[in-house]
Amino acid sequence: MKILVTGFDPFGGEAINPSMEAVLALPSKIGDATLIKVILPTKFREAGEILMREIEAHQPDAVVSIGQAGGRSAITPERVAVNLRDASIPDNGGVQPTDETIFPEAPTAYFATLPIKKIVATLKEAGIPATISNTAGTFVCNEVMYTVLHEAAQKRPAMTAGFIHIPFTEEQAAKKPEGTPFLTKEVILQGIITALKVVSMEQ
Ligand code: PCA
Repeated sequence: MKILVTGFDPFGGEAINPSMEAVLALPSKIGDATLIKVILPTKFREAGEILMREIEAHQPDAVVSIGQAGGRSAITPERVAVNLRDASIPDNGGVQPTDETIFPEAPTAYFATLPIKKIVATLKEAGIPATISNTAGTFVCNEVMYTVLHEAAQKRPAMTAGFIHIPFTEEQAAKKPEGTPFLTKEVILQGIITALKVVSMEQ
């Protein structure tokens, strides 16, 4: 089976994006799954368009997108994506939409089709902090999750998809006020590998 895994480039003044670092550090195979790795720009529209082209090119069985959620302290598979853009900062193209729908006439929301409960349980068993998140926000990560779930609902019923937010790394937290939550790069990488193993076994 094929899993398409995506990360994002740095945004919001950060020097790195832990999702990009982790995705690039992943092996090319996990269990029976071959990984296809793609780094998306943190830009409205373009990120989703690039991902749709990669899905068309590779025809993956599953799509797992990863993004940074600074301030969180655990690995958080997202339950839901909403049909909304509402940005509190500009994206990497300087675009900052307010109260816009992503696709007019499309459903208000989609639920992830990844086995999110199993991913959280398996991460916890492995000693990695994890919890389900009930909001992917209204920035570029939510848009990417919504776009892929919309594509799956419309055209690719066999393809499972979803999004996992990860915290800052130690390197990022070291530059922020004391108490800023983080997980180490190593734990984040192990967490993503563990999540992908679960996805590969569920297919
Ligand atoms: N996190 C942002 C976009 C890119 C990323 O890594 C978000 O949560 O929307």
